[in-house]
This record gives sequence, structure tokens and C-alpha cells, in this order.
Amino acid sequence: MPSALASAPPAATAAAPAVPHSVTPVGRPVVPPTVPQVGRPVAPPVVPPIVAKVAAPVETVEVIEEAPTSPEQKKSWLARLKTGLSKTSSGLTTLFVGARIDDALFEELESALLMADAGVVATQHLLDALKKRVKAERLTEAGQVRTALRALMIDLLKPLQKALVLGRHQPVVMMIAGVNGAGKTTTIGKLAKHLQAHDQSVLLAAGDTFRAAAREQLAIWGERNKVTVISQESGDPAAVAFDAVHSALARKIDVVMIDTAGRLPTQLHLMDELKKVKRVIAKAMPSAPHEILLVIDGNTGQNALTQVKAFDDAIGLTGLVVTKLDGTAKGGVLAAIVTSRPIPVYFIGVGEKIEDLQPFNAEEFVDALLG
Ligand SMILES: Nc1nc2c(ncn2[C@@H]2O[C@H](COP(=O)(O)OP(=O)(O)OP(=O)(O)O)[C@@H](O)[C@H]2O)c(=O)[nH]1
Ligand SMILES: [Mg+2]
Repeated sequence: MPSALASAPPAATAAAPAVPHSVTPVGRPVVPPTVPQVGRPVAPPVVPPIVAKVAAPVETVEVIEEAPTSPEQKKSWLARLKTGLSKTSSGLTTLFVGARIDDALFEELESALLMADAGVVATQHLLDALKKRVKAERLTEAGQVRTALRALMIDLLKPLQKALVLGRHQPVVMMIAGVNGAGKTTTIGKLAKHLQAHDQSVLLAAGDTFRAAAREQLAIWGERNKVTVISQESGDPAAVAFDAVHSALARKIDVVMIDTAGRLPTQLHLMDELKKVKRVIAKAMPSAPHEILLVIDGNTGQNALTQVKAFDDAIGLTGLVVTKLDGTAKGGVLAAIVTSRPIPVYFIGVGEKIEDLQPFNAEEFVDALLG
């Protein structure tokens, strides 16, 4: 787990340039092993503060200043999050409309939370705490109970809110893992852009060596963001990661992101391969990898928890990225995660555009959940 050297600045949203939505790697020429770095973008876009930056020595903490907020963009992002979570929120909000504060209300709330994938432990915790508060504060109106629930849910999810800390090492090495199609490569592409906007030089490693299309997909993100992509045709993922870290050390790159092939936790040989990638990275740079992120598809439901546990047991996760919260996601799974494996959620994604990846903010998230 990363040390909380700095807390995330409040999420703000400012205009970031849109990039083409999805990456369709069909028919692209196979990329050469190394795509040369063309240089940083001339005018870095203004993006929300997604990271906290630590200047060496480690004791000095520098929090990146908040970018100016564009209210429209913020509104649109929150609207998408709200729409994405509407499956859950409709269950939670209608509950309180004109409701009497009685056992039936608590029972309905219990069902709604369980259906939202919050899991038994978090659901019980919230119910107990809410009942206590209702009694202690003598709440009589449904609206008051809703407000109390909001506060309790924010308290519950707050431990997941943490900034990604940069500048602790050069490079900061990030390994990105997850099941097939979770959104790993897209997240790397979006993050590369965000990091560049924070003056970080970035290098990508195409550690998904199984499919040529995967290398090409990353290469396209690389071209788009003008960053080097280390890639090897049908190479060993650990060797690609090793080369990337070596290359980043030589070039004094700030952040290396290592993509990996999608795999199920039940595919033990593939989980072993991931462990090997991690071990080999440490051979190139003993303190690395500094971040091991699991990308989770927000629509996965309770299975997300199984994924978190399995990947954490195998490679020791430092952070999570939850994508696709713009679909039919049920946001309650974060409550289940916080009660069993409280690994920070660095970012959440509500779409395929760059600005659709935002830092996780417990308050915003709960407001979207509660409608
Ligand atoms: N709607 C939506 N789609 C997303 C989001 N993030 C990623 N996607 C889409 O999900 C699909 C899979 O994304 P990838 O980034 O290729 O996923 P991956 O985990 O790298 O997949 P594999 O490498 O095949 O395991 C792509 O079509 C992305 O555009 C998101 O936040 N919202
Ligand atoms: Mg991929």
C-alpha cells in the first residue's frame, strides 16, 4: 500500500482535449520494438489534479495545484457517473420518498444495498450505524435518514480515496493488471495523457505479448500521446518490463507504465507469470514496481471482490482503477471492497475519453449513488 504522503486535492475538472473514443487496432502495421519519443506535447492540456507529487527527497511533499475548474465539464462528468450508477441509485432513493421511519424502511434499505453489491458486511455495518444514529438524533423524517445514510456512506468509502503519489522515485514504475477487457490499456492511455499534463515524462511497456493487437493498441496510445512504447514481438512480458525499466532509468523518465495481458485469477500459470513480471522488474530497479494497479470493470459486481483478493494475494496491489461506471454498474461493490480489502481506488472511469478518468472522490461517488 502506498504511504499517504499527500492527500488528493479535491477533484476538479477542466477542459481536457478529447481523443478518439476507442482504440481499434485492426489493420495497423506491426510496431517496431521501440517507437521513438517525439517529445512532449507543445501545449499540455489543463486537466484535473490527479496526483500528488513528491519532490526528492521524499520528505518534501508537493501537492500539484488544482487546475481551474470548468463547471460545465464537472457537471457533465458527475451526470455521467450518476447515470452510470442509476441502477443502484434508483433503488436507494425511491426508498426514502415519503417513507415512514420503521423496520420496513430498514429492511428495504438492506435489500437495496445488497442488490447494489455492497456485500453483507458493509450492508450490516451501514444499517447498524444508521439505526443508532436515527435513535440518538431522534430523526423522524425520511430526508433526515437519507442525509444520515449519506454521511455514513462517505465515512465508509473515504479510506479508499487516496492520491497517486509521484516523484518518489525516478522512474515511478507502475504495473497494471486485471482480467480480460477490464480497461487496462485504455486506462494506461488516459493516464499517460494526465501525467504528461502534470509535466511527467512517460514510457509505456507493452507487456501484453500474447496478442499483436494488444501491442498495436498501446502503440496507438503511445503515438497519440507522443510517448515511447517498449514492445517486443512475441516476447516474454517480464523481459519487456525489464527493458522498459532499464530504458526509463537511462533516459530519466518520470513514470513507466507496464501493460499486462488480461487474465483470470483462476489461470494459475498466468498469475505466476504476473509474479515473475514483478520479480524481474525488481531486478532492473530494486525498489520497483512502486505501484501495482488492478483495473476492474465496474459492471463486474461482486466478482470484483474476488478479483481484488486474488490479484492482491498474488502480486500485492497498491491501488485500484474502476472503469465503465458509465454503464450498468452497481457502485456498491466499493463498499464491499473497503470492508474486505481496503485498497485505494486511485481513479474511476465513466467513459472512453481522456477526461472520463477521474480521481475517486468518496463524496461525489456517494452523491451519485444516492441520486
Ligand atoms: N464505456 C466505457 N468503456 C471503457 C472504459 N474503459 C475502457 N473501456 C472500453 O473497454 C474496452 C476494453 O478496454 P481495454 O483497455 O482494451 O481493456 P484491457 O483490459 O486492456 O483488455 P485486454 O488487454 O484484452 O485484457 C475498450 O473498448 C475500451 O474502449 C470506460 O470507463 N467506459
Ligand atoms: Mg489490454
